[in-house]
Amino acid sequence: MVNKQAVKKTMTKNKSAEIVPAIDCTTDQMQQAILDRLHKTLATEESKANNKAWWNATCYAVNELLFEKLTDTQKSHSGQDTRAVNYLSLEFLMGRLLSNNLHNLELFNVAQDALKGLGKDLYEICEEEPDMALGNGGLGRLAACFIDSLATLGYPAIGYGIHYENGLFAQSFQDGRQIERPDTWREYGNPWEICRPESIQHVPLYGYVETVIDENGVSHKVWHAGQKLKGVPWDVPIVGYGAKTVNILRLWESRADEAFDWDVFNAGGYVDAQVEKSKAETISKVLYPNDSTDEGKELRLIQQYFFCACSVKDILRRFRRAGNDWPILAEKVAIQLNDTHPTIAIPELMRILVDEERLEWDFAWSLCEKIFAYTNHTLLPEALEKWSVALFEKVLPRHLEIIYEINRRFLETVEQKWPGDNDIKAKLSIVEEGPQRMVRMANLCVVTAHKVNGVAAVHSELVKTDLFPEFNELYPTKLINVTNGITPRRWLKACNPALAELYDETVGKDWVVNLDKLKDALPKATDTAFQKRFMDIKRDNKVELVNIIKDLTGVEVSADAIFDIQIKRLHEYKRQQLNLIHILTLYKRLLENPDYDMVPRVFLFGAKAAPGYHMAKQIIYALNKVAEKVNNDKRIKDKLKIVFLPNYRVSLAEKMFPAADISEQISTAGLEASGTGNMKFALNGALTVGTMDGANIEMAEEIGAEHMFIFGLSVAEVKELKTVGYNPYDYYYNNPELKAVLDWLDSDFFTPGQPGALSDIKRSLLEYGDEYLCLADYASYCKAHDAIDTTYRNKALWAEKAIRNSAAMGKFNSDRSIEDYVANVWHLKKYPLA
Ligand code: F58
Repeated sequence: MVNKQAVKKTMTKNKSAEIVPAIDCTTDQMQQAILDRLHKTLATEESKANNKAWWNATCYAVNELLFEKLTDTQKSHSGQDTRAVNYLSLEFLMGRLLSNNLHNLELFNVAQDALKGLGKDLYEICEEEPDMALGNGGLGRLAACFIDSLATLGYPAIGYGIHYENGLFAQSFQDGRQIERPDTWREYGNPWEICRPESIQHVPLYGYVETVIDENGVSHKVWHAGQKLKGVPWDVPIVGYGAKTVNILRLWESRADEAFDWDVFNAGGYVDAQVEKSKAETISKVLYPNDSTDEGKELRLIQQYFFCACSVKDILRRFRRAGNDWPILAEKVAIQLNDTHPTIAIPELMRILVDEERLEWDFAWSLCEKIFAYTNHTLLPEALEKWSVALFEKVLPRHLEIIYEINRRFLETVEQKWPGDNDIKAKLSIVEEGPQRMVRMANLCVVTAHKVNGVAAVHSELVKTDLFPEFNELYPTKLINVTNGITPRRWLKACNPALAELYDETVGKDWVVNLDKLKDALPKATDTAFQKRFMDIKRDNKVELVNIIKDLTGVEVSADAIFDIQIKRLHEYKRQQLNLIHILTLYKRLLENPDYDMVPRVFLFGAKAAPGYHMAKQIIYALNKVAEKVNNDKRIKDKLKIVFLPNYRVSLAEKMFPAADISEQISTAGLEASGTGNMKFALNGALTVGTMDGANIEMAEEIGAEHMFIFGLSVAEVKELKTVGYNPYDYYYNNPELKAVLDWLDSDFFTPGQPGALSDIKRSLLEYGDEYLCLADYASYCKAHDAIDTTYRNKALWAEKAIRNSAAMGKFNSDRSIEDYVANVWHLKKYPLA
């Protein structure tokens, strides 16, 4: 145990310039705590402990400090009956927690010294931690950055999600093809989570609805469930930087409801009861990796409902426990819906208020309108969730009735605004008519929520003008923008300690909580000595990545090459295939002229493809096959290397961002809602090659477009081209270099003995119409890359630009995003511990 008397708590009131640790723990105390946990919790000893045991012991030692703060925070919040935001998200891509928690407690160096004294290296110990990969990509990682910021800023907040037994699949490659394996992040338990059986919730499913007349002659609805699940909460403490607030992330695990099984069991159906049990447990078994609609996927709908029902009940339980009554529900509770995945929370809250609490519909609805807000993360039509009415009727019969009633009332409003206009009604209706009637979840969100936000300025504009123009006319103040951000604690301080120290020295340590401070380093962008320090750090980070690449893939690359990185979900709109055809262009130039003058380049990729997304998997295969050929081709004298690192995840990203020279942000304009990797790269001193899309546009405003490599069609030009008619063959026939590389894909050059194995890529870019306009942007993209090559040769100019990129990232801090949400959506107060 850490000696609590000896743990001195330091007051930190109003000290913004110098951050004083909230917890003072000496190296000796930390060392003793780690040893105690090794001996008394893990029942092992120094001579037997492997690194996993040391990792566990260190986590438990950190928990001792953290849990105390957690209890203090909870006491303070419930004592003051605070208003809180409940962030509902099917995904929280947390990554690893040890290093992050130590940094936020400001005990990283203490733990490092403590372990050093025990003959252990903290960085190696951190490597033992499995990633908490409970998300697909940006949306899930954004949720993780946001809960970090909420705690750092001292706001009462709970993240609600699912305790997936398996997170996003683990990826490996076999002959270049993606292989998926289950991700077992907590097979033998996880030190960061606390099970809270005292807060279990019960969730009904299926069954039928009965209309009951009560003793006063008033009718109401009773849902008789056909099955019940049990939701078991697991809490993960979320430490704010400086530890003045420790909030929680509450993740629900599904189990069979024993009370429900009992009858089957009594009737002698022991085996049947076991089957029921395992069916119930499947609900929280896996994270869905799908990248298109899950129509008809009953399990996914149940998963969404299960987690929303548990979360809404938990929110109401806390509200009632504080002695509050319904009229002030919206004063105490804000619920943010992270995309449409938790939309079912809306009819669930209505059901509880109207059917169970017997509130008037209008009153219950007015509460819902004030409580819910919704964040949209995509304009891709195929990603906007719809569920079949038939499925709803079967799984959630009462919710369907409630949705119908919400819709009936909403269509009356539409009628008032546009009398007799049935086209508008059909377009806005929550229920889509057609051969299969569907519930449109985004429409339900927009109708209910008091605020709907996009995640970057251009995206929010397109939400207004293209996605929901009529809604915007109907509710002129509802649709707003909150530009995304990233937490500088994880994405600079923890992942790039050398650069973090350089900033500490240059602009003062409080950049960690005030990222705008980095601007103070701008005058140094042209200072030769500072440039050298900045670029030496970059080089050291590249050398580290060189070793990781060698370990993971066996490929040898040089840290003197330009490290050009594209890491993100694999999707055609993100255009990894455009990157591929440019790489083929360089390769072809080199083969045709071995003396072709180019700065050596290493193209790095990291991406997972949704298991059912054929073309995404083909792109991975093509990149791996081209890599195999290029990396072993002696003729090109190592000027070109391609590495696809397997199993891209947060912990790998943390090693790639600090080592990047070039950040690839090359989506078709109008399709990347924001992007957040773009911000992480720039913060760590990479230059962006990118389209005017998502947050790239705002980055260009902050950095200066002249310090980025902007290329390609703008949003308006994309629209224009699509309107007049886009024909990819025009580009194919008019650009011999482009034609040559596409034709190359039909040969067996990269897949010996298997001609055409890569032809799918070419087909998608020609025969299938090149939906994402790769060929239209190809020439401009190649030019941008030529400019990269030229600029890189001027070391001083490159260093200046790298510094300018990093120092201009103040705006893209998730603390700023959270303050925007607080000011415009949540209206919370801060309650940091003294
Ligand atoms: C991402 N969406 C956007 N979706 O693509 C990105 O532009 C944005 O920066 C980010 O959200 C945060 O706002 C995203 O990551 C998913 O991961 C889907 C989740 C549901 C299954 C399909 C993928």
